[in-house]
Amino acid sequence: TEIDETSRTGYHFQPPKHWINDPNGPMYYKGLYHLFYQYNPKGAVWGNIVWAHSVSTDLIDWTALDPGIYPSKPFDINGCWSGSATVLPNGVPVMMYTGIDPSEHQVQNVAYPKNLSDPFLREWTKPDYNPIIVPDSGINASAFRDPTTAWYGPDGHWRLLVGSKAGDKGLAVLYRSRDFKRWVKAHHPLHSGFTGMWECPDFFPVAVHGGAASGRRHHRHGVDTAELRDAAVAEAVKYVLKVSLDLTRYEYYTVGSYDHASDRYTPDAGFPDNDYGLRYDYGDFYASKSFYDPAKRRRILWGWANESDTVPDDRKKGWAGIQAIPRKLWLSPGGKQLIQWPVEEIKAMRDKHVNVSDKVVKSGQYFEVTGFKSVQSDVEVAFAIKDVSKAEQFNPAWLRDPQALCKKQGARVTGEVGPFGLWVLAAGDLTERTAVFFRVFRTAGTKHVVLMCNDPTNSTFESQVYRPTFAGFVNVDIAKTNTIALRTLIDHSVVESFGAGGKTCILTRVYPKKALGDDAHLFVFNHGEVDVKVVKLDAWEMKTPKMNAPAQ
Ligand code: DQQ
Repeated sequence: TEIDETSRTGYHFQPPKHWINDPNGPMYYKGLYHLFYQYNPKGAVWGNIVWAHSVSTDLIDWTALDPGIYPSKPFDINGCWSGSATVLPNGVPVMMYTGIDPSEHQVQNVAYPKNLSDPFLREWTKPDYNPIIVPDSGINASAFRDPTTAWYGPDGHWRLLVGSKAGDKGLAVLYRSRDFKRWVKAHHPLHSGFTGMWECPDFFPVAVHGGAASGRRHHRHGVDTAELRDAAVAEAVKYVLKVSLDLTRYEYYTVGSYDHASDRYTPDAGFPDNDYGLRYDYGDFYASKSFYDPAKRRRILWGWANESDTVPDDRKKGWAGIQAIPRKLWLSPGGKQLIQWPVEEIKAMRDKHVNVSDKVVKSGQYFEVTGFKSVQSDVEVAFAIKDVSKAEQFNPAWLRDPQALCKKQGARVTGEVGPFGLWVLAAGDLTERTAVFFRVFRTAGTKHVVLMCNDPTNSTFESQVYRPTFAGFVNVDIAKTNTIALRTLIDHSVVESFGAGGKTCILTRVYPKKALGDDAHLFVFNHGEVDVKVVKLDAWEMKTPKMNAPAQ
């Protein structure tokens, strides 16, 4: 098949062709970042799944290697599904992944590098003692997958989670091992919830702002699961549990405490432990996985963004799926949520720069940011709101569902404070445009609620394309600051936005027909009654890393 390059990304990760989904086994080893991912070597739809493998020195430009793990043994002959890397105390990395066996059962296997002195870790050996975790009689063998990175408890036993379900209940099934070979299921899961199947669980420690045993650790530094062997560290951190809901295709996380003695995780008060809780990303972002980067002492999050065009479109394009720009992840100083920010290495892709400052956008007005090509760009903007007190009344019933609120009050619906924000991937005549914007509401007293939205309703002429509205609330004290920041990474068919310094993130896929190449424009708009000011806007064209350079 011919590969259709029209909506291919410039600086987001994607292979030259075919289908990709979940990031797998990310890690850092001997100076290289490794990314494995679910890949169909035969086509642009899901199937024939192997672990494709790429390496990088900067997390942005990647070199493709041959698939690292692929069906070759009875215990994975029908597919090598998602899994995670654990770096053992002796420095040896081990992959734990889900294999689909001849009877279509989901089993967990390990694979070790064949040659530890090869920093590329090209070849992986699967010991004959696999599978090492099989679904016992209490477990649904077709809902038992995606093992996490293992952690080593203060008691000297390894632990890991496998995603599963029992009826309507999602489960993070806990296993323990002394030797990484013989695994025993714990009597109770680490955690569970009535949300349907839990895919791709992730469980990891995060540093607490000013935390006692954090020593010289800054709260933005990552914590390696390996450090949990140290009881003092294990006690002094918070824990994050993220699950991917098979039913809705959204991910939710909680922050909580973990009792090592009883192996129970308890979300902190204020973290709804179900399908209206906090999300890493309120858009198209799934099956994510984090890892600890010892080189820069940070935790990095990878997530898959599926296409939102049709399956026949994907076949026609010859490719489907990208990985979001890897994000550094840490706990907010107040401990109320996680903060995410594109890894700093992305700045090396910044090229031609334009900026705007102190420009008032009156009610109903808009302006174009000119002098650069925005189709592949990085835009940072800070808005100041003239008078927050004019904000409309918020109905508390809306709290449960920001997406429904944004759908009802899309970018075209005028308001008091907002909608204001960016029109990205916009045609010069504005017949195509994707709106990324804020709207501010007033609750009882002088409190405010800030909504961040992504409205792709007018993103393309193509009427068959699925154009979901995405939205999340932004936890900022807007009456105090009167300003709000937005960063949007624009990349042909990707709009990846970070509100308020990474408090609320929304990635969406759009397929303009007109706003392509040099015809893709960037505007700032204000459809609220209250004036807003662009305090500062910086925008950069982004270079294309080698991996995505068009074939010669
Ligand atoms: N994708 C994998 C599964 C996982 C799902 C199969 C999540 O292991 O549960 O490709 O997207």
